[in-house]
Amino acid sequence: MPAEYRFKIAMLGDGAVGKTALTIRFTEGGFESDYKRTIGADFAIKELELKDMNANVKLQIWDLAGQPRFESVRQGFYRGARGGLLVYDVTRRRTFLNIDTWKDECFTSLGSNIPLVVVANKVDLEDSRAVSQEEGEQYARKHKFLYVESSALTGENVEEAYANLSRHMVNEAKIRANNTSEDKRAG
Ligand SMILES: Nc1nc2c(ncn2[C@@H]2O[C@H](COP(=O)(O)OP(=O)(O)OP(=O)(O)O)[C@@H](O)[C@H]2O)c(=O)[nH]1
Ligand SMILES: [Mg+2]
Repeated sequence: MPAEYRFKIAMLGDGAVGKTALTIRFTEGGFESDYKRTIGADFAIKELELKDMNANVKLQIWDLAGQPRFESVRQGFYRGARGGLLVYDVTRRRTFLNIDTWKDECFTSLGSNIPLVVVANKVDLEDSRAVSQEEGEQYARKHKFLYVESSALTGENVEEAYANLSRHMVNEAKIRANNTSEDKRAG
């Protein structure tokens, strides 16, 4: 029998980087090219089977508004999250520079052990690319985050982004469970 897990995760990143598009591609399939900015937060659920880990993961995806003025709303949505996707738009350099601020905001709310995956989104727009794969990978490596290049338009690596994060969270959950049973034995 596979082990069952439930995790709350947060989609993080500037406005219009594709947080909602990735979430919709992953949970429902399809793609909407009109931009409708998220107000406050949206919420979606999806189950994922990780055969290699003999685990079933139910993800509660909190899709946060990236616009700075929603910052006060966001604080409450971090609570209880076990991981996050740090999304930027490869055609807008500013959104890449800002993932560091998103990381800081997330660490402040959840601690620096929270598993994060860096998601370089919109790689279908090759001609207007402004941030190289190398730069993205370098940032991820520096912080020991995983790195994925995705496109919500084509669907490339979208499931991989969520699956990689899920693997990381399952490992963290196992470590927590081990520590707890050791605490019990010790106590
Ligand atoms: N070409 C291309 N366009 C994308 C991709 N992902 C998202 N978009 C488009 O980019 C725009 C913004 O996408 P959203 O998913 O709404 O962005 P968001 O990060 O949720 O933005 P906020 O809700 O304002 O924080 C929309 O017009 C999408 O259609 C992608 O991979 N490729
Ligand atoms: Mg959105």
